Amino acid sequence: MNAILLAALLAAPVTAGAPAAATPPSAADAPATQLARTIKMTVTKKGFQPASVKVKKGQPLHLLITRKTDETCATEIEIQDTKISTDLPLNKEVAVDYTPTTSGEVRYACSMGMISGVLLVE
Ligand SMILES: [Cu+2]
Repeated sequence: MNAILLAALLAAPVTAGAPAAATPPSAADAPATQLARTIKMTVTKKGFQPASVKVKKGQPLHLLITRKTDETCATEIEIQDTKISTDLPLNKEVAVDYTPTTSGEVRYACSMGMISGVLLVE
């Protein structure tokens, strides 16, 4: 099958300016089934760490968040403009999956919005 296709391509007249048939698809042409990017986060006395993360629009994020202090009110994480609101039990890693769909800043915070961080979506 592939050999026949290749033979057909080799036999075809070369069109000026056309890219070689074997050119692999660029990243922009890749299907939307991208692998999720895992980002480890913690909640410490300083708040969410890291407090800002650069991410790419459309790339699924797999956030692994561990709350390591009982001295702040950040016992859950909410992501702005989403319905994501997840409890963060002490010293237990919690997974939150989220795919940013628009570029700009997306804040994540405790339920009162006092302790927060930001995803910089590009
Ligand atoms: Cu709070």
